[in-house]
Amino acid sequence: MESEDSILITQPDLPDLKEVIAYLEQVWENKWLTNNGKFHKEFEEKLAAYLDVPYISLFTNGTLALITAIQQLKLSGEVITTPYSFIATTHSLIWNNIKPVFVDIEDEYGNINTSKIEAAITPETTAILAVHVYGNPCDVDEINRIANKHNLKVIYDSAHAFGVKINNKSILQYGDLSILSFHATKVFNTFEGGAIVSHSLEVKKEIDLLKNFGIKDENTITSVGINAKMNEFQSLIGLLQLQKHDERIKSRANVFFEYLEKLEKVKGIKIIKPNKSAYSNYAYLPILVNEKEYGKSRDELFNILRSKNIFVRKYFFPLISNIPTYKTIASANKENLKVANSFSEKVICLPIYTELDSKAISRITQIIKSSQ
Ligand code: T4K
Repeated sequence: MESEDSILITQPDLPDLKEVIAYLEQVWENKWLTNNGKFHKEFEEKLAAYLDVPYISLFTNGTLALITAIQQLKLSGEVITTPYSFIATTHSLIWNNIKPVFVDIEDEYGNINTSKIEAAITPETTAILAVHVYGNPCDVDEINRIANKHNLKVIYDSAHAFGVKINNKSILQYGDLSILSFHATKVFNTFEGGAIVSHSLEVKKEIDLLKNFGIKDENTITSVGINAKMNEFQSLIGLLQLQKHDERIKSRANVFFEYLEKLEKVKGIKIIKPNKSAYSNYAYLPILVNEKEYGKSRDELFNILRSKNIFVRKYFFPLISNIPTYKTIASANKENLKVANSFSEKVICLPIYTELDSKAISRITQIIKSSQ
């Protein structure tokens, strides 16, 4: 149970309440609450500019964005994906009647191992659904090369990768479509929220239809769309959050490096660090516990931290391919997914958020050091 000295895995950044109320007064005045309102339009434009992408479609959450992205690309048959993610990644394929084909991850960042993708391609494969886990970029060039060679579409689940750049280019510029999540636990939040990044106006328009039941105009319905629209409240929160985002990432970076300094030399603890060529968002702080070297198992350390009110999480355990719904798929075989299984057995995500102070970081790292 949480108590006064509890430290949670994350604490959402919030805009100034007075500014929220001022915006809400406008909503009360206009009585326009959803369906492409004033704040929605403004947020969509400002967000696209901020993220340096051509088109954005706002969604009510990241999962519906992902389900819709797969629908827009008309994927079918099999899609190659990673088991090392949040469950929404694979569920979104099932919502589209697609068979997930799991490929193992690489052991530096935990992203899909591109050297294993080609062996998993069959005549049924239509796409690759990769995840920039913890905000660390996948090998986008290699994924692009494979996709071109085999005529496959590429979707990036960029739920963790808001604002991330690789070689000074937005990570969202890669692939056919990328999705974002603005959930309360993310580096950028609109309470709940999400988006699809697309690269042509034609595709954006189709996506916008799909998130609004497929309604083109009062007399025309063109597709089997869903209701996944972002409302005015979420949009105005997004607009206000955007103004503060850069400074928040700086605070997160400071938190990250303070942890790094304190934990780098602890035997048996490996921190998954941001890619050196990336502009990182420091979304998560994952460590891998090597039982032999550290002297205690991941679960032992997890329980110690929890017993001391440090609410760490096992992102991502259980591994998606090991849950009852998916474990019977041939590619879910543990032999096929050795690195992903190993990460999932070893990982602990430590608390990271903008307001986490030095005292809290010292408390957490001291427990880790003294529990060895
Ligand atoms: N793809 C990937 C790769 C994802 O990681 C996610 C979501 C998605 C797709 C889907 O996007 P969305 O449809 O969610 O937009 C959380 C989030 O619910 C989920 O958004 C996220 N990934 C996942 C990695 O983490 P839980 O079950 O850990 O959340 P919960 O409610 O236990 O919250 C964790 C901690 O955060 C709490 O202990 C305290 C803090 N918290 C949480 C909330 C909701 C707050 O302080 N305030 C809050 O309002 O899943």
